[in-house]
Amino acid sequence: DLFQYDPERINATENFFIRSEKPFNAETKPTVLVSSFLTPIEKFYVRNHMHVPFVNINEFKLEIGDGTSAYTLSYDDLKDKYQSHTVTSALQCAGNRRAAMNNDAQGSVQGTPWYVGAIGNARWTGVKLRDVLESFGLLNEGRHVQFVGLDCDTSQRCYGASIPMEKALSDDVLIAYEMNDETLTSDHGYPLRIVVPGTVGARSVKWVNRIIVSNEESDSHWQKADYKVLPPSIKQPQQVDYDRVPAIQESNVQSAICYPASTEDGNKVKILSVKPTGEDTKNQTLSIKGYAVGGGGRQVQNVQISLDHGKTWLQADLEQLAQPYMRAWAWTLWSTHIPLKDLPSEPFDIVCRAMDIHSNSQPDSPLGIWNVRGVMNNSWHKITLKIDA
Ligand code: MTE
Ligand code: MO
Repeated sequence: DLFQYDPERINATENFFIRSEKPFNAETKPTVLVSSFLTPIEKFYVRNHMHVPFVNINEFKLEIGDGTSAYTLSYDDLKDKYQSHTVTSALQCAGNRRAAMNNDAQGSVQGTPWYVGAIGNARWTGVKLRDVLESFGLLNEGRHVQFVGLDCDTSQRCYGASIPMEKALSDDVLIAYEMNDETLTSDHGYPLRIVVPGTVGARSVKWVNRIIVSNEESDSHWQKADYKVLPPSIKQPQQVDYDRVPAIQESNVQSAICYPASTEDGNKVKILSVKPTGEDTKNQTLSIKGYAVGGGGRQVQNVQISLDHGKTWLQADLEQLAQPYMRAWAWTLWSTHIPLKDLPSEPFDIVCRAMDIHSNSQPDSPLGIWNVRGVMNNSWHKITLKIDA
């Protein structure tokens, strides 16, 4: 059983909507997402394409090379020989919010039907990829840096991905060994994972044991035939279609409403009944909360809510870190409180949208960005509410 080393997952059904067991794919429930600025490890979404690999830490070696020769570092070498560096960064799957791309006009999309929870925000500690490359004279010795994981299928095809060398030179790309100040767990890549802030989750290779500097991108399936935005005319993708389209790197500006939310799978909830309780009743307001990310290190400039499908907008309050220019990797949490008297008694829609510091914003509907793999859906997130007074 390839899955024999998958860990036990505590309280999984409480924290997650589980999309598949083998491989384990689970997204964080919306209300859990907005209950803390750092997503607790056991509540952080898990996206595994295969099984969790077996690791013997005493024999574990990280190989770093140019494809012909390689140096090796043990787990302890890596921690002892290089300076540690910590980055607070969101990690988001390119397929987050995929389910909302399905529509009658254009058809269904292929892939795990994520709602809004294939995202989390954590403090990652490790060593800088650039320091390690530099120590072996590999900086700028190729156009790409490829990563290979220990999770391999029965024909020895392993998960892999690559990033452009320019990104690897930046200060915040990590070979990480800690998440939220604790040793990485097996679901999140123990002993070592790559963390590429600002870039879609697929490039942050878990269980990494090989790093290759090359003029070529990774030739893995997930670099070459997945995680690409195909043109909307393509409904049954073939390799030639993928070959014409670049691999996704940076994330785009994104936001979603996470409270109020149902404990049921968000994809299935058509109208959400809310009983204003506790603080809501006292202040006679309805609280709305969610997250936003800029992508590519661009800070979120604002998040806005509309109750009339975009004719008028309310500005939300933001909780965000002060982060250096173009290094805003952490997410933003936002909230706003709407007086109950301003809300209709019939069901009504709420939408949210974010804008980054370069004034990039989110499209109003998935129609204009539809693609058969359902990636990069950052259209306005909409929920339908009914106030149960
Ligand atoms: N790395 C390996 N080795 N195997 C994988 O299946 N999944 C990738 C990436 N790194 C994956 C991987 C994808 S698509 C995402 S979105 C993130 O890991 C998810 O990271 P998480 O499970 O820690 O949330
Ligand atoms: Mo992903």
